[in-house]
Amino acid sequence: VKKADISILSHVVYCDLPRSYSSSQWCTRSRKKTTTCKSYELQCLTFLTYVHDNRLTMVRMIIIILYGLFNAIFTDCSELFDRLRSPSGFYRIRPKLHQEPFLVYCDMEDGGGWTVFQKRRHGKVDFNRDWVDYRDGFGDFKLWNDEFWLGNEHMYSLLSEGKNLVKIDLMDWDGQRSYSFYENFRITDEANKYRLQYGLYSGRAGDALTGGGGMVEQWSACLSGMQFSTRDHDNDRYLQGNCAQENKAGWWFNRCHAANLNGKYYRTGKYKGQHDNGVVWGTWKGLWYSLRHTTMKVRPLVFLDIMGSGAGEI
Ligand SMILES: [Ca+2]
Repeated sequence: VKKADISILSHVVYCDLPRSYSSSQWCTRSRKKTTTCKSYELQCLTFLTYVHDNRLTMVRMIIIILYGLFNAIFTDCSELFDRLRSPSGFYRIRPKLHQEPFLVYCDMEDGGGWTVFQKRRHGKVDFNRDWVDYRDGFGDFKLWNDEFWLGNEHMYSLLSEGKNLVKIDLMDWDGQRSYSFYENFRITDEANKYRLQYGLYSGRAGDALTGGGGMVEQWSACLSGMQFSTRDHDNDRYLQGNCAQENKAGWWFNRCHAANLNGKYYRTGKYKGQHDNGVVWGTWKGLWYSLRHTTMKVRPLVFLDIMGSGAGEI
């Protein structure tokens, strides 16, 4: 099998997840029929892409496969959406700063083009981890509802591409949803401990990253300008202890926080304890309510303008 043939899989990886689409039988049968892995992958890809989004036309399917054959890898999910109108799923991308392509979940709903860098859904993935795990990323990258942290190093290259918009989607245990937007969300490199920077806030869930409330709350909970901390790397401003250790999460901490989406996953919503260490967005549900679903995702700030004008340039 030639290298180019394999690249179909490196570009679109639906064939990694036949079980979730209950099409494993189909794939197994087709594997027996064909001898090379090329045709197996190609057929699986076409079939599963079709299952994933039955609005996908044959023409688009062929275009996606052709892009795979020519080993085209996009810089992020917005470019993928812009060029191919690909459905939601896992794809390999390569932001300019980053040499090696890596796998991301692309959310092509909600306007499309979102590159997802954090997801909580069911609490099966442990988010209380060391620096190296948070740097390189962890979790599962196969099914649409898998939980993961994309990794600070990947986020650094992804977010430094230019002006962007981060959307934070939240859902509580009653199924109620809310969201927050941040413009120009960035982190520095590892030498500077992935220090957080962001611009204008908008949305309905409140600006919990800045701490909410008044000056006193913000003095201790504003995360703008904070370095990233994990249980084994204390870079917070809390001199008496380690916020990451108390809050069971790698995150940007001050003294400590009003928002921590990597916290301990409580299945009860409201929780009690020595520390407010749940999956918290304080300005929406308070510090003692742990959320059920969270997603952090990014796309270019000018994305909607480009879509609206119908042209690739402004
Ligand atoms: Ca400390």
